[in-house]
Amino acid sequence: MWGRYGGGEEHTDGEGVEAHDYWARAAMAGGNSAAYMLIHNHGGEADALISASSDVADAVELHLSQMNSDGTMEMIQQEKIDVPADGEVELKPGSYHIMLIGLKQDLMVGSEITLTLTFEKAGEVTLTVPVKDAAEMGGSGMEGEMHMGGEDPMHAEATPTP
Ligand SMILES: [Cu+2]
Repeated sequence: MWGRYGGGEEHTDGEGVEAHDYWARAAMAGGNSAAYMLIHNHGGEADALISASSDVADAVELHLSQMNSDGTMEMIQQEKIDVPADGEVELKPGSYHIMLIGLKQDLMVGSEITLTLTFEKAGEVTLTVPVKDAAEMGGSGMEGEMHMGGEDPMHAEATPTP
């Protein structure tokens, strides 16, 4: 399955808006997860991601994680995520992400989920998103953590050696 999807390199469309390098963080049923990707706009007109949906979660929201002046992180729901004309926006841990809230199933490393993105102009784009270990992807961030704040020693131990 890794060969087939090339780890998220599958292109959706040569024109307009394309998602690259997409992945979702591994998480347990009942918890939350988040999906990340690079969204590229080949068009000369600005577009925006306005919603996302997936059948693996009760709700899917667009979020921005940001550091407050007191050093704490918070996630702010976004009405949309702008994708500039001839430009790109990166969804990554600690920044913009697609939040998967209330997982109906475990998201196991190596499995895949279906995620549908809706863009203001480009319309719907459906992706088959591989589930990956967030630590392995170099992302800490707070998205999808079962509890808030601080390092999780269990998580570090569970990191597989590449
Ligand atoms: Cu979030």
